[in-house]
Amino acid sequence: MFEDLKTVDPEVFASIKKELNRQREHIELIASENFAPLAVLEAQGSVLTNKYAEGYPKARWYGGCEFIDQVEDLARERVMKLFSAEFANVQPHSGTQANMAVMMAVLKPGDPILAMDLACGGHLSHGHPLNFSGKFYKVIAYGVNKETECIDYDEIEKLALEHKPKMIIAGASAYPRIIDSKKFRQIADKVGAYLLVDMAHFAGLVAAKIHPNPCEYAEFVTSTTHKTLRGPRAGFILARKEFGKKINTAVFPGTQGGPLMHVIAAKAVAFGLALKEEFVTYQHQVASNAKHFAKLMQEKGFRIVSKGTDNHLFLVDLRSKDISGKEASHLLEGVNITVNKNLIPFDPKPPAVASGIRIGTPAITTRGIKEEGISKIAGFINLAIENRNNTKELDKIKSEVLEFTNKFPLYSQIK
Ligand code: DSN
Repeated sequence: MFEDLKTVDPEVFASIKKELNRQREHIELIASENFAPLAVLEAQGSVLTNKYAEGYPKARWYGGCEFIDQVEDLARERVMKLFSAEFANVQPHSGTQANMAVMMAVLKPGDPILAMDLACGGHLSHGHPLNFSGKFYKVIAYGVNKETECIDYDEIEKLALEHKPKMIIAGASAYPRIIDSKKFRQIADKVGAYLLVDMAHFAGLVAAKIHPNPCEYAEFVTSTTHKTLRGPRAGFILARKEFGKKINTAVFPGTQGGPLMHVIAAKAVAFGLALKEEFVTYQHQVASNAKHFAKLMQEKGFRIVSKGTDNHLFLVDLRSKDISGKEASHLLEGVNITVNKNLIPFDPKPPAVASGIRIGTPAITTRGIKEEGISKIAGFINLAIENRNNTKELDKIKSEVLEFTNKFPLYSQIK
């Protein structure tokens, strides 16, 4: 019963091993992914998975929670310090669950919410018709300006005055610019709306003080922990103190049962690491790599949505190269470069095809790649797209990518 994975389940073991090799041998450019530190993996794979702990520290429904309480308290204290927040709930299993709990805490079914359209870079849990948020609430969507491809705050204000939303949601999964929480606050105040900022993508940049802190302006701030924050796959909520009780009730028993204590332990570790100076240096490199990358792609004839980036990602409009997002991501996968197809604003193509790809730098920066390496990667992408029908050339690019990834060892402690 207590034999190791390799002995007990060679099939699952083999798949995990293959995935580790894939991560090592591919250039990972998915903007929402990262490589969690070993200490995070260790906490997440710990015996804390065995423990039920419904409730909150010192108010649990189960006995034996003494050490579990210590872990959850550490996670809460650290994340509050990291973002100068008044209140934190670290139990949400994901970003979507965090958003769900915030909405359940203060909205009634049918209430109007104003949020960014998925087609312009928003997120499913901000009101997509197939998501709980789109089914339970009346959604009014804002997009980006057609000329600048940036958020148009005047348009949001107009929509807010017209529709009187109960909540305005800021935050996106494919938006390359700084989100101005202060402007969102001013608009929300004009119509008496709550402001929820979902900082899942840029939380690491906020922690490093490269982006402004939405906690200064919003009643509610949600996030995931596995993107720029480089923790385990999970979520959390920050809020003004007066909403603490409502948020706690909305998480448990409102939308979740037992917390995943092993994941909360891993969150505590990641928050602890994010409080260190090395993390700030890392985030500066993430942002500078993204800027450099976008500029190089532009120089190679690709159109960059909004002409650049302020964060960890950018969107490439592939139309000048006559290839779709779907074809490009498939092609790049073949040379060991992982990206995702992505709609560009006002995309004439359907989401499953898309005219663009989204490129992010958090994972490659964790591997130690800097500007020189970015130049190489931009070259690989351009060469692959230019030689999309030349198998010999594509094979050559793939072996160069392999040679490149070998120079940046990943999880070398794992055999
Ligand atoms: N699916 C995530 C992303 O890729 O941005 C957002 O949840």
